[in-house]
Amino acid sequence: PVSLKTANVHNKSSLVSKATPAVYDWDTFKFAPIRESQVSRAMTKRYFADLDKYAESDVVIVGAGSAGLSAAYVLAKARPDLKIAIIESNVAVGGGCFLGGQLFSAMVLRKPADQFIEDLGLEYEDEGNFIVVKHAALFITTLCSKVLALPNVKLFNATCVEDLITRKDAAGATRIAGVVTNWTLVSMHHDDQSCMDPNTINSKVIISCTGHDGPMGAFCVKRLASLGLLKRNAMGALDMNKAEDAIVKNTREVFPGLICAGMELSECDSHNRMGPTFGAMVLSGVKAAEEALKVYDL
Ligand code: AHZ
Repeated sequence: PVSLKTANVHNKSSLVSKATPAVYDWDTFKFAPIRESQVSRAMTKRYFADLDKYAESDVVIVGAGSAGLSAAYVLAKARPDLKIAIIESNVAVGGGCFLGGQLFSAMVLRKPADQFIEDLGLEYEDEGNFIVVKHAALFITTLCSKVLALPNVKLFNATCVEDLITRKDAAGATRIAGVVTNWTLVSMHHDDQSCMDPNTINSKVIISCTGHDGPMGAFCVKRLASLGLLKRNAMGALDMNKAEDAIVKNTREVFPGLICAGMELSECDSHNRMGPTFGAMVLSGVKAAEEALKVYDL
């Protein structure tokens, strides 16, 4: 093993701002005045404009974990003309990537995923076959900030996908044509409140990155299986070497209109889990973006 002392530190200080910090006069300090309704309108008019704009999206990404946000980053950068909606059921993004594993901070990525980290401009330590970012939260927040800065992306967080839209094509075959959404807090109360109907987003391409099975995970794979449209095979036990290659290799359109990436794929194909090593999540996201681009590059 390479000791931390000899490990190379890459990209030192690339994220530190060189701008001169503002100077405040605390004796005369006062905020500019505001009326409460201005705050409400500033938020609601933008949110409802976004709901209107993204009701027809070019790509919907379900799940803003490491796979989903990596896919969003590549796709939105490559095609500024595409409207990309990200639906995340949690308030916070990141999924299993606010910690590197168990309750530890550092995040391990096997090479060649170091190239993605270079592209983000993140500092990391090189340990030979793998690299280490000092905190998983640094990775996911940097990635998320870059995604959200792009003009063609909208993140709808605290919103979950609770069903899929299906259509028959000209040949009579079923394909996915969008997602059915609801506020997550509403979705959690379908058992104790009378019918609270959802909202919808139409899209030619869905990239599903909802992680492995859990209270909400593997959503699209489980829904397709419940409809008898896909055979579901439960995730295999942990094998880092097999799992990471298999996830990236098999990232694909698993059902017409639905590309599956990250750990959700293990619930479809029975791939092993890899535990706390994130190279496959990042590169599965990159591959999913490339699969989506094929649809729009025609
Ligand atoms: O909240 C979920 C998380 O942020 C979100 N999500 C799940 N169901 C959803 C739904 N609608 C909207 N119905 C939903 N959002 O999807 C995100 C999944 O993130 P994740 O980190 O769980 O998945 P990933 O595939 O990006 O990364 C997996 C990370 C893992 S798990 C693992 C192991 O168990 O061995 N190893 C790694 C690297």
